[in-house]
Amino acid sequence: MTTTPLSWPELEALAAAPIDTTHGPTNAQASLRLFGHAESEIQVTLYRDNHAWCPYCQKVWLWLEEKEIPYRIEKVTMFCYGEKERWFKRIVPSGMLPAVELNGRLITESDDILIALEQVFGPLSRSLKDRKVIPLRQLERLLFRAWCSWLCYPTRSAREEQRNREQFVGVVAKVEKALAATPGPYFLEEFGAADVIFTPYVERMNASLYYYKGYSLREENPGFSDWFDAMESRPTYRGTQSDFHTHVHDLPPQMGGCYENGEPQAQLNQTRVDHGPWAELPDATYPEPETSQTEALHRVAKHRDNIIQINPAQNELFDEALRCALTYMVTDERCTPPAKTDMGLRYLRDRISVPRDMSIYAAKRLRKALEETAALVGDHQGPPIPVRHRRDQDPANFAKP
Ligand SMILES: N[C@@H](CCC(=O)N[C@@H](CS)C(=O)NCC(=O)O)C(=O)O
Repeated sequence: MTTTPLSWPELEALAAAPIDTTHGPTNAQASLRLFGHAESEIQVTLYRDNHAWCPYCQKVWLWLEEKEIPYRIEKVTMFCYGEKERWFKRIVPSGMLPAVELNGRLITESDDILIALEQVFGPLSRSLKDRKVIPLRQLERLLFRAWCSWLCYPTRSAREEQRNREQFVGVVAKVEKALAATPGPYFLEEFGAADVIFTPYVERMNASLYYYKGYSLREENPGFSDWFDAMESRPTYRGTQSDFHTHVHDLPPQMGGCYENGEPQAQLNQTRVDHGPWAELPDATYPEPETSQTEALHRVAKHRDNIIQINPAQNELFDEALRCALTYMVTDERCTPPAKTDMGLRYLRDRISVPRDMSIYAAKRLRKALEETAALVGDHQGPPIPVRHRRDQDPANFAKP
């Protein structure tokens, strides 16, 4: 049994209400965060990347959200997906992110930013300069370097690949020991700056090693597993958290390449991340909110004109195909899209970015609906996701009328 797709007004009637980006939970869409303060009290502007791909930006973003400091957000394009805004280059000639304006003073370098913020607003549990935090910051850099050595360089032999893996796993063992040194799941006795420092790259390691190397950081290490679970209990982290699909395709241009090892487990994981099923991936394990489908629906309906306009499929047919996928997502009724729209549906499936566009579970639901709707009419994939740049995600194109 197939059904005809709902109209946009009918779909909109089923969509979730917009969230309060300024006062509500942490979210990627906000340009202002107040936490009950007046706008006149704001002392901080955070310049972060438009797509929420920049790891150093996530560090500062999470810290501000945890401390509930009122702030403004200005979004800036990264070189890998578009042209840097001239106004930003006037303030930061190198174009590097993140940057913060704190009471009229411009600060770059994420750790310097956090130290400056600590001086005005106090530390998040402990200071970055605390004697217990400093060795953990050093350990984070050690882990980062071992991850880069394994992921970001081609290997000439299986032995070299194995050596890189062992080196990384050796540093992971040190991190596991550090996590086990306190009774709770966090790096120190309570959640704090040390956890924020580890967050961005550990999230990216979890995604990239699962996909490119068949190694599941979160599932293979009990300390990391508990740490991820604890992090996911925090609405602040959930609001900044990305997913496997987004990271495995945003990292190659940022890191200068990610190299797969060709192992069967890696190949299996690549199929799961790219083609689904997405529901069981270990990128998020907290219970799915009831609102994930209606959230996805709201986000697509809101941006439908741009989504349809940038899609390589023929506009009118794609409009109907998209409504078919959304109808299926929210009503569970199969809806056959027009012939030859499978490629366009999969193009969109591959370009949902978390948390930029929606939360993790909303994205999983939308990808599933797009894939299963596309499969009703064919197996054409969209153009491959570029690995040297992500100009397919240039915000300038998306903003055109
Ligand atoms: N050490 C710097 C590193 C910052 C950095 O590498 N930022 C990258 C993005 S992750 C950047 O802005 N690159 C310019 C661009 O991609 O547009 C920090 O901690 O803030």
